[in-house]
Order: sequence, then structure tokens, then C-alpha cells
Amino acid sequence: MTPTITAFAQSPDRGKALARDMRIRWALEEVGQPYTVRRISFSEMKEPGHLGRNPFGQIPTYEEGDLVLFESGAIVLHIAECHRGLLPDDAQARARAITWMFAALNTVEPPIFNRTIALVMERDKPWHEERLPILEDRVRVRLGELSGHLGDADWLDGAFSAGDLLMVTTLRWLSASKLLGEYPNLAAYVARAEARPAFKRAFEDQLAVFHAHAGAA
Ligand code: GTB
Repeated sequence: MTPTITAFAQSPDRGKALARDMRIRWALEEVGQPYTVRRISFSEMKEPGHLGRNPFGQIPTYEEGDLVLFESGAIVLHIAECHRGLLPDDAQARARAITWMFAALNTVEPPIFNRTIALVMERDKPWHEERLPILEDRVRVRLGELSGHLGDADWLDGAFSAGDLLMVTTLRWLSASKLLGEYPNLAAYVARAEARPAFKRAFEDQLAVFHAHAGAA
């Protein structure tokens, strides 16, 4: 059964694939599962139809027959459990890969997302200039720790996994900043992931949608 995911009708990141639907697109491309995309506007996200898919009125969501899921991490885990390629077969290695999924979402994403929010929504606040370096130092703490773990390995724990997929989509929120470049092994890690054919297909698909609808809002 072909799953349907939801994504922004008008990508606020102008085609950079920073919204969390990219996680789902990329995961589906990695496992070779075709999918359809339902593009929804900001107002549609808060209407009953979409609130039935996600009570928080956000994207992405995932529909597969009667199954309706929200939360990008849960969706990627579901895809990884239903297909080969994103989680190792060995039980302990699989548990470690799932640990990295949680680490990406619960430990690394919060400081990075707080910085993103500050840049997008708080630039006009009188305390913004004072707060931003504090937020950036919190990001540096996590990047330093992650960089220390990764060392010169290609991926976080053996073969590429759903843990890497979630970690890279989180680190990409720093692509426009100099922060990632302070940790050359992390910058190379993100570049290595972005070079994967599945990432490129997912990126090009969402970019094509952006170009097709640019200026239509
Ligand atoms: N925890 C949920 C998940 O992982 O699925 C969070 C979902 C979420 O935040 N969705 C956002 C949304 O629907 C889109 S991705 N927002 C509308 C709303 O809440 O009303 C958010 C996003 C967009 C762009 C960047 N960026 O440019 O760095 C980062 C994150």
C-alpha cells in the first residue's frame, strides 16, 4: 500500500528541505517505498481534517491504510521496522541505532531548534543579541560531544541507520551557520549523508514541488 505523507504547501525554507517531512521522504527513499505527498496550507493544518491526523496540527503525518501516524521520529521508526535498510538485524545493534534516533530528537535537536526559533522569531526582541551567543554555546556543547563520539567514523554506530538519518536532518538546521564548520568531522558527516542517492532523490522531489509552486502563495 502506498503511504501518503503531509508536507507544507509552501515551504518556508524555500526548498532547502529543512522541514521535518524531509525525514520521512528520505527514509522512504532509503527503503525504496514509493509514496504520495499531500501538501497542506498553514490554515488547513489547524482544521479538523488534519487535527484528526495530528492533534498538534503539524506536519509531517503518515497514512498507510487505516494507520495514521504523526511525529517524525515515530514515522521513521515505523518505516525502519517495516522495511530492511534503516535498522540492523542484530538485536543489540538495533537497540543502539534506536538509541541514536532518540539522541538526535531528545538531546541534539532541542538546543539546535531553540537557536533556529531565536533566529526566526526573536530577532526583534531587545534581548536577542545577548541571548543568541548563549544558545549557540549550548549548541556547541552538543556538537563537541557528538564530534568526539563520531571521530573519524562514517556513521554513528557501524552502518548508516535511522539514527544517522534523524541526526543529519537535525544538524542540517545549522547548514547556514558557521557552527557546523567548527567541527570538520560533523560537516563531513552531513555532506556524506547528503551524497546518498536516497537523500538526493528526496531533496530533488521537495525542491521540484517548491519550484512548481513558488510565488503561488
Ligand atoms: N515533534 C514533531 C515532529 O518531529 O514531527 C514536530 C513537528 C513540527 O515541528 N512540524 C512543523 C510544523 O508543522 C514543521 S517542521 N509547524 C507548523 C505549526 O506548528 O503550526 C519545522 C521546521 C521548519 C523549518 C526549519 N528550519 O528551517 O530549520 C526547522 C523546523
